[in-house]
Amino acid sequence: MAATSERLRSPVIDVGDRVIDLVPAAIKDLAIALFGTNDKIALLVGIGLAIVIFAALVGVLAFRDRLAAALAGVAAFATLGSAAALLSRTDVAWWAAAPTLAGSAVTAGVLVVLVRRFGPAAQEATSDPMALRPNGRRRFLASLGVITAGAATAAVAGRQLNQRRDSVVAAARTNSTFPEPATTLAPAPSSVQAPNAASFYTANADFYRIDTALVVPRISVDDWALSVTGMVDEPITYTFDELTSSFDVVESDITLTCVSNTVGGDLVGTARWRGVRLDQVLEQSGIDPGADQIVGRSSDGYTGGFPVAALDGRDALIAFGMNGEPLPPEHGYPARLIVPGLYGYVSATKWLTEIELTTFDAFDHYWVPRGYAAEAPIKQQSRIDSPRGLDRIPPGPTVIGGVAWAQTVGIDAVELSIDDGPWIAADLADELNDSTWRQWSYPWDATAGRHTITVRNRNAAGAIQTSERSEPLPDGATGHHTIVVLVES
Ligand SMILES: Nc1nc2c(c(=O)[nH]1)N[C@H]1C(S)=C(S)[C@@H](COP(=O)(O)O)O[C@H]1N2
Ligand SMILES: [Mo]
Repeated sequence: MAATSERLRSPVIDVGDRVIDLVPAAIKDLAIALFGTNDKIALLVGIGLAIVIFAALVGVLAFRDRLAAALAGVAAFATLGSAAALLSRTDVAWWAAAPTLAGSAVTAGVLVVLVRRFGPAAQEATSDPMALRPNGRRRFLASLGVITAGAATAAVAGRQLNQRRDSVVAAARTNSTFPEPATTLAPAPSSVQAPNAASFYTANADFYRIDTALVVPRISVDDWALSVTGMVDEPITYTFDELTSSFDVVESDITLTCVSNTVGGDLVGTARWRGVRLDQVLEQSGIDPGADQIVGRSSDGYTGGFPVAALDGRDALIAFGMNGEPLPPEHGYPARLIVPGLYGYVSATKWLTEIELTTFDAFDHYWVPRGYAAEAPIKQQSRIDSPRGLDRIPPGPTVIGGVAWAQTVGIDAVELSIDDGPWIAADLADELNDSTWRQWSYPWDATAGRHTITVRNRNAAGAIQTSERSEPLPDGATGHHTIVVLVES
């Protein structure tokens, strides 16, 4: 039942969403640190376990002659589930709570019937308990079996409905027109790749995924539209075809970075994005000079916001393609924003449905009340990709490799310090553009023993990456990436 419409969602998902919305940003970072991008699976498993334990408790209460307490438990569950559904990020009607309410009503009814029939009172009422008990137990087990089978059938049916919808969207994703760029962007030369550094382009399947969506929104491109609203001369709504035929389709290579990325972490990746230029689309509507914030709104209620001033000629895109294919559903199909130089939470709204022009005074985007900064340019960072921390490597010549980034500025130098020695220059791979990471390598003659390797960069404006360590909260981690390697034969 919970699968029949986008709005009739499982109470488990609603509760999970509210948990995600309510936890402070520090705990979200902790969850990412502990579970990586599996943090959502961990949350769902946690909620599932809590429900099983709660249901067991209610059952025990009911059969210990505490039917009223058991029913109060069901009512508490119904209240929590309904509240979670109704306090959704997007506007919802009262019937968003229907799956929880219906499920709780059925549960309460079944409990009452079972306890009346087979509970302790029913058992005592008979003069010859031995005559009824085995029979009663059998009937009780039979009822349980029926209920379990019913629940399982509902779950399978729900899954199938969801899968049908998924395959409809998947078919649209492959058949939907994937407009070609007006001029083809030349493939990146192989000289941008350094030995033993991450792949210059991050494959879509390997690209990190961070969002608050427990269930990936499945949007059919035929139903999709993008509205430009708020402080503009002329609000305009575009279908996918209108958007991609009214503006030049362009491609741009951009390194996207998450504010939650810790020093040395992998919440960063580079892709060739295809889309239309955000500045051209907004120019068409005419930006009110009083507006200072561009807010991207998602179909799932998420919002990101960044300064109008970021439209300074950089390749900010309304993107619909990633590495030569339509955006994968997890990365925002059918369209998302990508803005070079700004952390994803402010700029890179996925499943984009609205771009609203407003002010920072008038509107806080999703992560601001949760403790993150309203404005968040990406901080200059460097990472050692090989060897990995605590690797054991044989003595002799080896190549240390990695990446460094300072989007929209560019990287001029990468330096290493081995065992806290003087900074030495690494070899730089070619720069593709100033919005992608720059790769580096360093040939090292490893001697036996335990060694530390530290990396830093100098950006194209001459700034040296700070050694001062700060956490991702509130506006991005700083500090040098240091690893320990064990060189032994
Ligand atoms: N709708 C929506 N868009 C979102 C988010 C989200 O939670 N919901 N997370 C943002 C964050 S924090 C980042 S870092 C990027 C990550 O994009 P990716 O998952 O494609 O790598 O998406 C941004 N866009
Ligand atoms: Mo992020």
